Amino acid sequence: MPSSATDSIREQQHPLIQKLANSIETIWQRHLDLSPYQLPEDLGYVEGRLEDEKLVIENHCYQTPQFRKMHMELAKIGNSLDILHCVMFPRPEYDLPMFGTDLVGVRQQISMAVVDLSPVNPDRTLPALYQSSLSLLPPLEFSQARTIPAWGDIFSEFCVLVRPSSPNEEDQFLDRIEQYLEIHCQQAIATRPTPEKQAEILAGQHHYCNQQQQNDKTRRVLEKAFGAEWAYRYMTTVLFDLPD
Ligand code: BLA
Repeated sequence: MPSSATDSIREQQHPLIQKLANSIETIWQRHLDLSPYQLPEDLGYVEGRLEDEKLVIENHCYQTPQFRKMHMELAKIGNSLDILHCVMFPRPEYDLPMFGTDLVGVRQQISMAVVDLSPVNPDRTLPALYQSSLSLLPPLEFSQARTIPAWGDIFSEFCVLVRPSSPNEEDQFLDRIEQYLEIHCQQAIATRPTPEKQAEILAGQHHYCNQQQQNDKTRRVLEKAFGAEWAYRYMTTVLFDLPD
C-alpha cells in the first residue's frame, strides 16, 4: 500500500474522481471485512514518463472473505490525464458478478465514465436478486452515451458508459456507482459459497479478464510510458490477473 507521502495524488485528481475514490473506500469499509492484499512489490506505486509528462500510478488493494482482490487504482499523467480504475474480483467459489469502473479525465472534462456489474456464470446472466434490485433504480438521463467497444460483450444490460457533460450528470454517475456498490456488497455478504460451480465461474472470470486485456486505449497509455513488456505485465498481473 502506498505510504502517506505518496498518497497525495488523490488531492490533485478531477473532483469527480476524488469523490468516487472516497466513496468506494467508505462503502467497502462499511460493509466488508477488509484485509490487505499484497500486489507485486514493485507495482504498488509506480512512476514513469509519457511525452515529457510524469505518469504516477497509485494502487489500493484489499481482500475479504468473499473477494479475492478488490483493487482501486488512481493514475495521473502530468496535468492532462486523470484515471480511476476499480475492479472487485470475487473468490471463484462465490457466484457473484464482477464490479468494474473506469473514469478518464482529460484536463477538466471526464471524457469517459463506465460502471458495470458483469456476470461471469455460464449463462452470463446476473443472479435474480441483482436483476430485481438493479431494475428498481431510477432511470438515468445522460445527453452523451458512448458506444460499447467490440471487446465489451462482457458487460450486462446495466452497464453505464457515458461522457458526463454537466455537474448534474457527474452527480448522477456518482450516485449510480454508490448504488451498484451498496447492492453488490449486500448481496455478497448474503451469498453462500457454491464450490461445485467454481470451475465454471473461474472460466467466466478468465473470459472477463481476456476481454478487458483487449482494451487498446489502456494498453497504449501504459506502453507509451513504460514500454510494451511492462504494460503487458501490468495488465496481466495488476489490472486483470487471475487466481491460480
Ligand atoms: C477507455 N481507458 C479508456 C481510455 C483510456 C483508458 C485512456 C479512453 C478514454 C476515452 O476514450 O475517452 C486508460 N484506464 C486507462 C488506463 C488505466 C485504466 C491507463 O484503468 C490504468 C492504468 N476499463 C477498466 C475497467 C472497465 C474499463 C474495469 O479498466 C470497465 C468495467 C472500461 N475503459 C473502459 C471502456 C473504455 C475505456 C469501456 C472505452 C473504450 C473505447 O471506447 O474503445
